[in-house]
Amino acid sequence: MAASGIPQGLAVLTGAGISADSGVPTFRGEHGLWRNFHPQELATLAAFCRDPALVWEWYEWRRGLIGDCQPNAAHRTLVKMEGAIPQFTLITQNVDGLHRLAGSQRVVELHGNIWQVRCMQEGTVTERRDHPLPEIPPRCECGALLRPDVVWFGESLPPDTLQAAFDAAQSCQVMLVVGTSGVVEPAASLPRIAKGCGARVVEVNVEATPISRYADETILGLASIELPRLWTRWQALP
Ligand code: BJW
Repeated sequence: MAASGIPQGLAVLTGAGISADSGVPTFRGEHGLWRNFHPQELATLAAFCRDPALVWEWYEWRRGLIGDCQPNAAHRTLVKMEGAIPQFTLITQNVDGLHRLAGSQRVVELHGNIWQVRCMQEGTVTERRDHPLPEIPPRCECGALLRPDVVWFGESLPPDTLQAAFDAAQSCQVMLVVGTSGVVEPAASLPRIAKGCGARVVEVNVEATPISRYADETILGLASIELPRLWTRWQALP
């Protein structure tokens, strides 16, 4: 499919790179979180069960960082796209909540949200924006431990959320992939699924990724610069 103007059906997959220009650390790479912290020690249920206070301290540190961050021009461009494109789905792997803060209405949060907690006993999910939390690890009114409502390695993604993402990937005309290393499944498969269903795949990233091998277009650069540019280009084309 040749490059053309505003697509009528757009699915967007975002990763940590879109929030990097807001000051939120990415996971991988030179300055990524996993350079200093080990996923198996912090982002698994086993790690949480072993030492909930340690895991919560890491999340509290991140909540503090993220709480000071604001959406950037890339988040805001996606709000404009949502307002202009009839079939638009924003799928994010990010837990930072910056898409909603920017004004995006329909956001499929594949890996949960760092501002929500889940009771380990009852499974109830509640919003907790207070920082710092009064007790570490925090507890539910029922007395059970609360955990961050995020998806750790080895855990299944919420089925409805995953289905919404697959549906969007299978039905979109264009899939725009922004700021993800494309190594964490099942999110990493979404652009390939879209491509297999005939969609054009456009990637924005500061470096090439495994997705670049089959993307129709890879735009190398900062998301906060390149996404507004791409939107201007799409608007100018017939
Ligand atoms: C910029 C930029 C700028 C920087 N502008 N760009 C199939 C094969 C092999 C393994 C598996 C498989 N299926 C499942 C697995 C296991 C596992 C997995 O994928 N492992 C691989 C890593 C090997 N997946 C799971 O366990 C998932 N569960 C699952 O599938 O359940 C069923 C099952 C289980 C087990 C076996 C089989 C099936 C769950 C995955 C949960 C991921 N959770 C985390 C933590 C969330 C909570 C938290 O935040 O603490 O999610 S891990 C972390 O990685 C986080 C992210 O959402 C995710 C993706 O990272 P992302 O967003 O791509 O960030 P980075 O840092 O990797 O990349 C940033 C990118 O931005 C880079 O490319 C930069 O270049 C770029 N960039 N600045 C533009 N300014």
